Amino acid sequence: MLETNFANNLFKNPFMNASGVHCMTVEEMDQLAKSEAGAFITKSATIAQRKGNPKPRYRSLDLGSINSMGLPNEGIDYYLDYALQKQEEQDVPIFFSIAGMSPDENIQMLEKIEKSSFKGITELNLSCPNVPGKPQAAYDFEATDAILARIFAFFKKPLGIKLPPYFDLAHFDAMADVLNKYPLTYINSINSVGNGLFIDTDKEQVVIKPKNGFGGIGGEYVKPTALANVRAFYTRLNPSIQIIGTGGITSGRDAFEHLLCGASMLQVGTQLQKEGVPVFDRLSRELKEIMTEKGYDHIEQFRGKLKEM
Ligand code: RRO
Repeated sequence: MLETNFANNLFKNPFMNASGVHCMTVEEMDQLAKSEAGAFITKSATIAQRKGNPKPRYRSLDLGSINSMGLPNEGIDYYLDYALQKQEEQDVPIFFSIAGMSPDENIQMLEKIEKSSFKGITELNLSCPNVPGKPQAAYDFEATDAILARIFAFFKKPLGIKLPPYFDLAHFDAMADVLNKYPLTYINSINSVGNGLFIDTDKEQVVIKPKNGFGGIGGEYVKPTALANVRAFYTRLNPSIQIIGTGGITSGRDAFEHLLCGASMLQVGTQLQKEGVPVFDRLSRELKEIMTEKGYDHIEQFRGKLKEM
């Protein structure tokens, strides 16, 4: 009932983790691989291992989360070695996230992936909000155009990009014009809403240590922004570019809304962090229940079919 076609593969359901959550170590990725999730993605990698920002750097909130992890990861070789081994045991492709600190670092990592026997799908994260001194790359439309031109001159494997949220229709238009020039497999909207501030009123203090308490916001707070981004790109991108909807998925109803907006796969970050891998059972069950109530037996019967007034 929840089978999903994505990047010319059939997944048992559209749910997966959002990169960064429950995918830093082999143990965590193995748990995802065994879970009810339809697919999983690795933590965004850099060439060298990184410790990330000082702790505390993640806080779960009533309505979501705030984080300033700062790209802690074990380095690309750790994740690539794992993916090359794991792909032989799986019948669906692995999603592999990279987030270089510069265009050259991204090119170097993509060259490595291209030359390797990796058969999965690569996600280029152009939207990390948490590395001090490094702006979110995809807020610079010309720089995004330039890196994609360099990438598609040599990279022949499936590639998606992870985008930050946009808040202006002119920005959706401008970004879609850039993206439509390239043979992207997908876009993933949205990364966390960058540089929010959560305050503990009793202590009159911020709740995370890095960047004076500023961090990326996820969860219920961001769902309307996430849905707007999925819908805005669904109505602007070439139909060959699929969409992963990420942001504020805590229930089957939220998943249904992302699918109505046009998403093909769905990523869960904040709620996976709160609930652990059993979240994928619950979301699959709840999404099936809503579909049954509405008389749908396949996602394609309603995906993208949001009505206007
Ligand atoms: O590691 C992080 O701080 C982080 C990354 Br790379 C990202 O893309 N999004 C996010 O919310 N945190």
